[in-house]
Amino acid sequence: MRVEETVRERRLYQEDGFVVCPEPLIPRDVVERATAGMDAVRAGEYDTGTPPRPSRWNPGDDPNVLCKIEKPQIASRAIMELVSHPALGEKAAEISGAKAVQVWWVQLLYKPPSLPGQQAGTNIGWHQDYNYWGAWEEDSELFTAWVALSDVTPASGPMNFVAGSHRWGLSTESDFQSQAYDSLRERIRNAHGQEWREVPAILPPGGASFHHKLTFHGSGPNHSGGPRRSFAVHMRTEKSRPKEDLRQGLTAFIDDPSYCPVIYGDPTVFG
Ligand SMILES: O=C(O)CCC(=O)C(=O)O
Repeated sequence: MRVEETVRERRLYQEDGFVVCPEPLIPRDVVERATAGMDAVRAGEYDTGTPPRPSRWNPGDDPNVLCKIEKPQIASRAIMELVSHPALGEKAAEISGAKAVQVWWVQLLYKPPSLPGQQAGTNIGWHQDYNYWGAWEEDSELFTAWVALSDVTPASGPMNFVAGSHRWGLSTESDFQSQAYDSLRERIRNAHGQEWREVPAILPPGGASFHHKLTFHGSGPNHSGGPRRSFAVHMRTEKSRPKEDLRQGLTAFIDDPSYCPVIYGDPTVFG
């Protein structure tokens, strides 16, 4: 049964460019500690003594817009515990077929609730992640585990994936910051002229989805009444290389396991 499930998830990931795992992967106590860690980092409290990397949202900023904080795992022990949990590494390896998996970047994502009709500033515009990841060679095997800390329902502005879009090639139409959710969708749809099938990532706390670096995705407003909490855990396998083997920008910390833990397999494969 377990083997059949792995085969099914790997096939789904290959065919659709994403897979949503409906059962919690991360134990409840780890999720609870990371939730407290998220609140602490949002408040500017860092139990490691190290602040996160420079971010668009900083403590004290508007609590009603999308909060995105870069590399929160270096600021919070509980967040590091969650993003390096072995169950996440094992699932990532099962889905990708990787020998080894490293977490090379993490984004804390806190989408506050808003009222219907309100111009909330909490949308995440349709995009392909690789558009923002030019530090990596194009053929690098890179993907994202999106780990839910809260119950992600259709009302809470779940991430939506466009099935099969990882086969469309790299588009110039990505815009993470765009609040024009529907018109950007139309622009991308017209530019590619392919079937557009959206699938929401509905997840329990501790559940995760996995998506390919070229899969289009985005999310709308949160009308659930409570915050939508998650981490986007960006991963790579042994089949990845920084451009010109440089360590700068997004690849600056990949040789430091206290920033970028190897969560599955033999760390020496990353050189
Ligand atoms: O949280 C979302 O809705 C989108 C996050 C995202 O863009 C990602 O995980 O790559």
